[in-house]
Amino acid sequence: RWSSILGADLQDLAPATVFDQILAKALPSQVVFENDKVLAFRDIAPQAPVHILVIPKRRAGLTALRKASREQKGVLGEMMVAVAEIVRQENIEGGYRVIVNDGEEAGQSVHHLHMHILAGRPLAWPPG
Ligand code: DGP
Repeated sequence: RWSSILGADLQDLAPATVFDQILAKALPSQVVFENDKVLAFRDIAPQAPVHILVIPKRRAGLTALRKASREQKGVLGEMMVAVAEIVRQENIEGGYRVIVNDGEEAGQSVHHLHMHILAGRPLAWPPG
């Protein structure tokens, strides 16, 4: 079964995503940060010179940010702290942006919560 192959979360009945394959190392990715709660890797289609995705290792129903519950504030906090650690580690200077796309109109394509870190070029505001 996918779940045992991928170590997927049995509490989470939503379909597996490409991020499960990345987490299982079944699909290669350029990992930039990892701890027991969070994985961060370079986006396959970078929209800026630096484009990193930060994901919870255990999706636990977090197909999108709108699914978050107060019980999940620990992992949500871990993701934010990971952003700060990555920004220091990667020596990102001159500014960066953190984005969560939630829903079709926002351009979400992978249904596993993720934060984008974009940097390395001027970032227009408001975003498109
Ligand atoms: P979003 O559109 O917000 O759901 O962002 C999903 C991102 O995931 C998108 O920027 C492209 C990235 N992505 C999709 N498939 C892969 C993959 O196989 N490897 C990597 N590194 N990134 C991927």
